[in-house]
Amino acid sequence: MTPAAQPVAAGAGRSLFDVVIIGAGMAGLYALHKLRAFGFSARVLEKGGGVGGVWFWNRYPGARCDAESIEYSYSFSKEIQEEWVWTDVMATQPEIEAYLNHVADRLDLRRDIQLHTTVTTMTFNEADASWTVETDRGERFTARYVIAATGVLSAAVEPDIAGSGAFQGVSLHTSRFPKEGFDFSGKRVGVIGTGSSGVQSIPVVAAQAAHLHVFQRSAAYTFPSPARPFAPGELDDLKARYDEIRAEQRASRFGAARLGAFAVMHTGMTPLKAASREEQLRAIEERGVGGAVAWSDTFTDKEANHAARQLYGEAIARVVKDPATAASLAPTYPLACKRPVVDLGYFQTFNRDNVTLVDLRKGGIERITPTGIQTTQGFFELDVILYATGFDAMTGALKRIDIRGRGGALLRDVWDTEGPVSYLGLQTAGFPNLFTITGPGSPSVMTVNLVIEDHVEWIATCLAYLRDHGHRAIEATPEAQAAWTEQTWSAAEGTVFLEPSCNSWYIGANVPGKKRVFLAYLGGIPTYRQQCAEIAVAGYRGFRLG
Ligand code: N01
Repeated sequence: MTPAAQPVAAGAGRSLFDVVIIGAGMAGLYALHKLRAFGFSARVLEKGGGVGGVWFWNRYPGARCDAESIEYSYSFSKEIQEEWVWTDVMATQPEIEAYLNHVADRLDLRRDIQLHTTVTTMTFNEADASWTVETDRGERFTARYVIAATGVLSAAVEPDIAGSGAFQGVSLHTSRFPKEGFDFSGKRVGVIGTGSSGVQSIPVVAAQAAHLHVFQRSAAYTFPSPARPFAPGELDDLKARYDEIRAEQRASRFGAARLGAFAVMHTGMTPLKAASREEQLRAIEERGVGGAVAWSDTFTDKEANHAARQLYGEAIARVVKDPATAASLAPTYPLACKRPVVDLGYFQTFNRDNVTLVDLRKGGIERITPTGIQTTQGFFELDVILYATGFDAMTGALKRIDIRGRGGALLRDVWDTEGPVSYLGLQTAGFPNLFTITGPGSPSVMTVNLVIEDHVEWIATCLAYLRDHGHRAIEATPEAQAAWTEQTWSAAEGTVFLEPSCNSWYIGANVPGKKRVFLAYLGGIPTYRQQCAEIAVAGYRGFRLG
């Protein structure tokens, strides 16, 4: 491998690379491939026992993507795009994990990936503009640059419920589900959490368990998934139009032009406020819960949003037989302020005799005992508790590493005091040569895979530019960061995302003490890409090179 123009001086017992990449998920794999192509030496450090990132860890029953497989996949290699055969319109976790393993093999990536390795500390050495990266295995790596490919939703939230350690049954978490699976047959199971992970796993667990109690704190807006196996020839037809599909994807505001989670809610032409009661009822009669939201004004008009919420509740009541359960399943916060969920038979599951909804709005969890869950509305005896309680999104994975930048400042402290500040979601001032793929302030959560590719390509091009121009450090300026942060946060002002009744991970409301700001850039993919490109063309405007 070709070293960077100005090699880092090696210390005793250290491994030396141009770049250390943290994480072997979708971002880390592509970063490694791209950096190699640009002549940089790189090492990927991965906590898990395999590649795949979020798709390695989240192997809970029913796990599958909420974007279309032909879109939620790499576009950088026409060969891989052509040769990989997706079997389902919305791929399952095993299929995506297999795909990412195929990519790792196809591109011969494994020889530079070190598994079972958790990065614990990172220290910026101001004297020679390098990073020292230390791991839980006692190793030290020195690299000019670090790329955090640590994922948007990778740091699981451990719910702060008294007594959870005392439970004598089996405790499982959707984001750390056993690789060998788990047989729920004959078990009394409690699922805590009804976000995407809970909603996907509940129908599958219900089909196995002796009894399932669903502990719901907030009801989900969930829509029937378009998942289905491809018809014969269908995938080939799509592949024939792949260039067009990718172009549409990149031109769309949220990067998913077709059936993704947001797209399922973006199909209306008529304003709900102008629709007669008969038209509204016909919509939910014909399209179920999807009919409640398929209007043009539900995201832009608060009254329409409220009306859509009520219509959504009415649509649930047409499916769920028990009126009290149906009422409890109706959300009480604005539509679209949380990431929409896609499901396979979620509401129908509550018509099963072996499923009980425990509406925590009527009485919360007091504690977990050795034999079950004690709520203020009663005790539930359980053999298994499955936590589907979510993630410390976008910043959590990096806050769990001791990252010391210029002057010994801890990134965790900076983000805790100032909020998740960044420039373009790619760098934080005071942390030179550290890049964050899909970091806070990027549009990542809207469409992860496209932003990953854009970020990897932008960073690799930037590193080559630095090498070619004799620079060895790049750092976002505080001024550029302040302006970008202001642009990012103000874009969310007045939107449903910041409604007081909406406690989503988008705004960090699911993590105690986290600053309540919208974590991502909302201006849309095309605008974001254009700004990143212009900044690069202008010699990396807003960054200090040295
Ligand atoms: O996490 P979540 P998730 N007591 O934060 C509840 C992506 N994803 O893992 O809403 C009781 O959405 C919490 O309640 P509340 C996708 O982007 C994608 O499900 O805070 N309940 C909530 O119901 C998604 O948005 C896919 O009131 C507690 C749930 O736990 C993101 O990951 C699949 C609690 C957490 O929901 C996160 O989804 C899976 C407590 N102490 C995930 N603490 C697909 O591609 C938390 N909750 C389809």
